[in-house]
Amino acid sequence: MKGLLVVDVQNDFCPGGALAVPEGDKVVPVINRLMKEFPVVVASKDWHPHKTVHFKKWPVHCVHNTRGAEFHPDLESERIQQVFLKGTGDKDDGYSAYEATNLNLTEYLKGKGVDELYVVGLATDYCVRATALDSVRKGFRTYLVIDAIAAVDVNPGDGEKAIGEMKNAGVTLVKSGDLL
Ligand code: VGL
Ligand code: ZN
Repeated sequence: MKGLLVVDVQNDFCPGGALAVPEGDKVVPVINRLMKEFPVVVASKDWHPHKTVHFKKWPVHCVHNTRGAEFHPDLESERIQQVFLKGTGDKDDGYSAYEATNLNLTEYLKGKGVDELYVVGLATDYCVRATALDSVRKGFRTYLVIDAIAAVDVNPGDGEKAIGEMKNAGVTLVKSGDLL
């Protein structure tokens, strides 16, 4: 069974947001098309408290229950069957969707019979990276849809480096066109 995991396609990671990923919103139409092809569609949200050590590294973003933490308005979020909230603590970053605190992602996916997980969203070099690496560790056949991700690139090349790490860890790189 195939599952699609949409990572952090939230206003604060899109142009105009508090921690904007360059061209972060370009993933939205690609993800909208992909969601129609998958029987299981889930998403994560970066969902921070007002005060957290995470904001020593990053501008304040995705504070829970704020507009910046909402999904991008063009994302067809009615197709998302379950949202996983991560980064909810005040002592760590919580980059991986497998660190969600409202529900256990591994248990949820196994309960739905998912064995192949396709990862898309933001940002390639942080939450997408951490989530895809965890996904391999948890035993899912893990795919990265390379035209449905975008990187923060604090240092130029961070996104490309992260893609290399994921590939080396056993993540399979695919293009959305191969899935449609
Ligand atoms: C993220 C930086 C800080 C992400 C979250 O979603 O990739 N990046 N918080
Ligand atoms: Zn964050």
